[in-house]
Amino acid sequence: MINEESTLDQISSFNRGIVQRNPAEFEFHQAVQEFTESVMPFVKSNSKYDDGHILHRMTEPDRIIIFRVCWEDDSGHINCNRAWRVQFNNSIGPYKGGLRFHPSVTQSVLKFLGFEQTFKNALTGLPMGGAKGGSDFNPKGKSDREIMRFCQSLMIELSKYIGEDTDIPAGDIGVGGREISYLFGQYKKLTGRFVGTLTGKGLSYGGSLIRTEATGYGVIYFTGHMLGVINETLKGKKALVSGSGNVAIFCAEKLIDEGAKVLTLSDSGGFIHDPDGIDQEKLEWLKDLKFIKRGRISEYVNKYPNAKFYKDERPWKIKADLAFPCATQNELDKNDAKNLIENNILLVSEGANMPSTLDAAKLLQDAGVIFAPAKAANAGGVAVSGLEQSQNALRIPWSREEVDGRLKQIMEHIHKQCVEYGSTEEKSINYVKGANIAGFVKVADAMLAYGIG
Ligand code: NDP
Ligand code: 2IT
Repeated sequence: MINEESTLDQISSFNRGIVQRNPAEFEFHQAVQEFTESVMPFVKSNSKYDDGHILHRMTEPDRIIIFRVCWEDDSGHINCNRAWRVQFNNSIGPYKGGLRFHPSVTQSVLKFLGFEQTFKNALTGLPMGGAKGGSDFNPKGKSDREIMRFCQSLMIELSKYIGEDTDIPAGDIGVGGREISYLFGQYKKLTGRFVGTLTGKGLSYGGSLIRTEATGYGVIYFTGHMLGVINETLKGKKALVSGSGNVAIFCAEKLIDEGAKVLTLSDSGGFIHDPDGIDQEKLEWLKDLKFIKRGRISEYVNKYPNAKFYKDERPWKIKADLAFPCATQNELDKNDAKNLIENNILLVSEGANMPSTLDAAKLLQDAGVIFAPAKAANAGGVAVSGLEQSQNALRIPWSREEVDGRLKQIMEHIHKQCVEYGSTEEKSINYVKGANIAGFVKVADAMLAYGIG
């Protein structure tokens, strides 16, 4: 009991230091707190990590690059945005992580994402360090030419800090195939080199098959393993999915493929509930709506009138077996968790990064809901980015089967690591603890091996 209390004190004291050193960076505080709650007891029982002050060292990013991005809109008006690249940790490989374009982007958001990316990438077993970048630029309502000018302007500066062996950006919220293509085209022009410095590229210019689908598919492969532990499968399960972007759509696609019934999808305007289930045909219509026409999820009910649109609401009050938050951070709070628990949800698997608040994650786990943290569940996207890098270096593209097979193996490997470090005395698996400690060990051992620096 005394030991437990002293570890709790050490966690709070460490997190007070984080808050003092990083004032007002709330998302970063949250990500570090979640991590230290499971890792601190492990560090305290392993003197090599404790003596090496590893936790303090790994919560300090290697560097943050901040720059101005000016661009001209279609009416000739000059706009100015702020952009960042947070190069968090390259102990086990070159920096790797996405770029986010969204008005809510701040240094705190990118630090939380870069921090989590470091451990997520370690879990994949591929040699990738952690980074994240992006801008407070809002791509909504912008023309293709405006997006192009913004991407080209951003790359003029970013190109100085990235490279196929130093830092390899990719997509995230607001950055998909169109943006990566503009960014890569500009990088190629500025450097005169055709190398795999960005991932998520188009298939005819160095992209990998399955990269678009990888995050969502990976979430479902991981979820399948979690259900396997309790002798369950996805077949016939009712699922809530939030978001309607890259991760959500392909999470829904693999759920449908596995015989589950997808009841909801959402965007920042609200969610749709289709009691008949969203089948593959409806999903194809949605892909066209969201990825080509760049429309809103509310339009779904005009096409499929049996469905209902809930303006400005989130899907977590609908009764189902499985929940997949796939939109953004903190989109599932304490009240949402209470609703899910009241409705006997079996499992929550995080497709987005840090979609559950600390309170919500704790409530769900305490209630016995099987809970997959983002670091483990959504690592399939960056894993296939790593495979894209391998194909670029080899100058040989792999088949769909080859890439999908490797993605499946990687998600199984991540699940095994969670079981190794997260198995409890009550014979259940604490996936949060398992993922955090497994990722930590890999990065920490490399940092210790390099000495102090
Ligand atoms: P997209 O831009 O393709 O889609 C984002 C979706 O989330 C949209 O439906 C968007 O709605 C919604 N959304 C975004 N911000 C908010 C907000 N503040 N409130 C409510 N809804 C919001 O992004 P991705 O699908 O790529 O990313 C989704 C999540 O998955 C993010 O957390 C990202 O970090 C994570 N992720 C992405 C990976 C990838 O490979 N792309 C890999 C691993 C994790 P709207 O259109 O209305 O803004
Ligand atoms: O959060 C993530 O893992 C991503 N946005 C994917 C990063 C990548 O480098 O593919």
